[in-house]
Amino acid sequence: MTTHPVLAGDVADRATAGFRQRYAAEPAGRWAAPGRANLIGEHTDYNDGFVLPFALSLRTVVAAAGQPDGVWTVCSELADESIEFTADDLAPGRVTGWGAYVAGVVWALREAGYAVPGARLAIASDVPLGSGLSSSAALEAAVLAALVDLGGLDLPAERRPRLAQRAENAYVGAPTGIMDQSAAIRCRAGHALFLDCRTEEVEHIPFDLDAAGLAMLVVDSRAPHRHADGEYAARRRSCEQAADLLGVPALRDVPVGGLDAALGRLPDDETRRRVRHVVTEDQRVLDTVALLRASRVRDIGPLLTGSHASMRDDFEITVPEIDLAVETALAAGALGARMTGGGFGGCVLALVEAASADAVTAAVTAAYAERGFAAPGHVTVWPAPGASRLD
Ligand code: GAF
Repeated sequence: MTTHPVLAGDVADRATAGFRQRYAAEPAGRWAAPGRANLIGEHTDYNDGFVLPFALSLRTVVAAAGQPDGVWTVCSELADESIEFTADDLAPGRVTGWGAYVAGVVWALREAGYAVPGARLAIASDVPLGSGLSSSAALEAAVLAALVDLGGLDLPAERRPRLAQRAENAYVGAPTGIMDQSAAIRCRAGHALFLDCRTEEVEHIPFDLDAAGLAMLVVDSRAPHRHADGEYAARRRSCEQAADLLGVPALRDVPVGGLDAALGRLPDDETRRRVRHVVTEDQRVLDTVALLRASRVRDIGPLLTGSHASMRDDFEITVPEIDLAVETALAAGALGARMTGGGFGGCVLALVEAASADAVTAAVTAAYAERGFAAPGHVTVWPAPGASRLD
């Protein structure tokens, strides 16, 4: 398997520089966590279903050192002002904005009974914000790793995603599932993470694009997020209501073979389409895993494209910029393409023959210009490792 470098060098240096500048001291260590792309399995995590994300080499790095207990100070290269909070300031809603992701992790650790050490932290990140690559989980995972190590806390990696998710759900206030934090913490280089979101069991599935002569393009649509938070919450509510109507704990419990019967028991077309997306998407994850286990990477293309059609037509979470990127990539020869992440903007994944990556990129750029959309971003990605201590 080809080994790709993980490009933590520059961003780690920026975190150290930020630490020195703000605190006039050396950090005790640096911890990194990645953004993620989800290969397939969208809006299935909060339905207790299956997902298959992989980590990106784009990382968030936290340089940190302890300070007397009960005080946390945080600066970020993206913010003019640093923030400081004490245990008394920690109730949800007290720290807001980007600081809430950090305070939320401290809060969730304390709620779980851990004696969290006071700390000084400096953050730098290469994970783009608001692009659907989960910069928030990267931040939570890096901060969590730093605080666990600084405090010598006994919190194994498999228990960290729930805690980081709690920070996001109960502190930041975003009703997200377990996928992003699991990806940021548990992914392995060269593998996609097959996660059962009910049991949190994982299997690391070899995902070797180089060996297959393939490349994975990420197209950043640069589309402005359109009411993403409210729409995400509405999709989640609709799925939970449908599960109630069907008398199952979660939509994961609707077997794909029983889908038609289940749809017949639902009251309206919109709910039927939401359910059809989730149930068929779970099956597409299982089918993708089966193909990857058989080293048939090239054959997953139609499943990716099928997932996109389901998100566009049934779950209704795509936007014109995203659909254009998918259609154009496919017309230019991509083997499969789909939006990745929560939707209403964000990024598209396109699986392409390595030799046609440039042509697909150029075609998408040209199509955006023709439609008058802002120029898209492009980057080639591969499965990178999850969160770790750098030094
Ligand atoms: C966002 C959420 F954070 C995830 O939990 C997941 O639901 C995803 O959207 C959609 O698959 O990234």
